[in-house]
Amino acid sequence: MAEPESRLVAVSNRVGPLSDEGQAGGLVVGLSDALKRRGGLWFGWSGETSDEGTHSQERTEVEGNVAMTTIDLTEEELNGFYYDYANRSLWPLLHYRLDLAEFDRASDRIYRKVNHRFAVRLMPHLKENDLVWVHDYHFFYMGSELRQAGYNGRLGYFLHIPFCAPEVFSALPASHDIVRALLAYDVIGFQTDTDRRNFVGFCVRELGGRKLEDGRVEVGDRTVIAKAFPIGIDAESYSRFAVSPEASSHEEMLLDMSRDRRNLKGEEAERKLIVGVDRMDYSKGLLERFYGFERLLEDYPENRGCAIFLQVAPLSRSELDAYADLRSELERTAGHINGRFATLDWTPLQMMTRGFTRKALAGIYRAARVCLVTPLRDGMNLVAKEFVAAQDPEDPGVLVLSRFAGAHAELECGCIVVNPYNTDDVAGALQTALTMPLEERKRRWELMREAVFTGTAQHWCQSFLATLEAVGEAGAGSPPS
Ligand code: ADQ
Repeated sequence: MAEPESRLVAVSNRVGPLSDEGQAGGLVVGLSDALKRRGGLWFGWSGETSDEGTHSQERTEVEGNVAMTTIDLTEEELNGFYYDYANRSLWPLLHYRLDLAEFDRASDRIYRKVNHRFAVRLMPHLKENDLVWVHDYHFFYMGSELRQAGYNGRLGYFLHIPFCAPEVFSALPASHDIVRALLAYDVIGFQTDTDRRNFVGFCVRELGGRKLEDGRVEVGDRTVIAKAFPIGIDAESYSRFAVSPEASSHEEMLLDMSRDRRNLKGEEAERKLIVGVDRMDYSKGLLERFYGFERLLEDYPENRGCAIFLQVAPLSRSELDAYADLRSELERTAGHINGRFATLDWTPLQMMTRGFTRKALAGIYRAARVCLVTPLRDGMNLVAKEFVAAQDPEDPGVLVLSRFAGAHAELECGCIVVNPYNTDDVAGALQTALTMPLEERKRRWELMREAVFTGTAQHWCQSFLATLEAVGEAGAGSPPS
């Protein structure tokens, strides 16, 4: 008889929701499926602050065989751990923005303290034979803290954002401490092979480690598996969302706006919709994208009066200066472009910061002739995959994708690849996309569809957990020191 699967314990900054028809995001879908199948615990921050610190109350919600347990941060921890260290030091650094990264001793200390506190609070919940899977840049030290607290079971880690080149990462004062702490995990997962190579490169160059066979790396007495596990979406559900009544009403509204209209001269103009969907974050290359659209209107004037660029950009981390500055700059640039090109019956660029349900978003993707995904750096980028899953097979849109998005590795088979820093390149790609014949659009989309429906969120989760599960049996990682 097959061995029963081990219980899964997932740790991430935010927890849940476990079941939500509207959810098709990678982390939530992948983990919810696996948690429900294996039973387990999802542990993280409540999203609340309170003064109790070490003794803060634990809240647990139970759904079937899954418990979701959260604790609060103090106000000081929220600032030092979340805003300062995670989002003012680590996020810009790992996205190659050393110019925006700020390093200070106080937030480094609070970040380590929060990792310690979360490990201590998780410890009593752990059982022998559990699979513990920690997520993202908020919890680099969690694994080593759990080891120090006496946990000897299997520990996995997945980084959702890029792991930057070793020369860049070594600028972080705690770079050695962080990578040594990561070595407490048995399996370290990355979005792409480039990220994995950067991590292994750091281990070899900075810590005197050795690259072994089968994706393993050895540093001192530790051997760990470092491997790429590209995250995906629940492609089946997403393509169903895209034909739901809610999606269709959004699609229709946009198509209506895009239908042939007469301009003031009485000429007919088919309006073509370009969409972008991103959290308002400097890593997403929004400003460069706006310039690319402006160049399209400059260099290919036939698009004036026809092309409409809709940028959905929900606000994110607005408390941080870099994000508030970005918002002002985007609003100023959108105003400049509209002021320069708009006519009485045509507004070229529309930016909105409101959220949409996933179904509404799927309808927006389906109405678009082109999706513009041009991050300057991105771990994966699920928007690119959602756009592909949402398309109408009879009239699919075109994906213009940055070479610096993790998704590029899987989608270069069918997308138009751009360098987001190159304004001419973005404008040229947009023109190619807007004029692409139906047959070519279909051919390219089929190739991308195959990739998106193969590399799903469920596949991501299963392959990571299978690798972690195998560690115990085969002893691929050395016993923790
Ligand atoms: P993010 O940086 O948040 O994720 P992304 O992968 O594109 O980036 O995911 C964003 C999600 O938010 C998408 O599922 C999208 O549909 C949704 N969304 C965006 N705008 C919305 C709106 N207005 N209303 C509702 N939903 C909206 C991080 C990393 C990525 C990595 C993921 C998963 O930065 O590189 O792909 O984690 O690992």
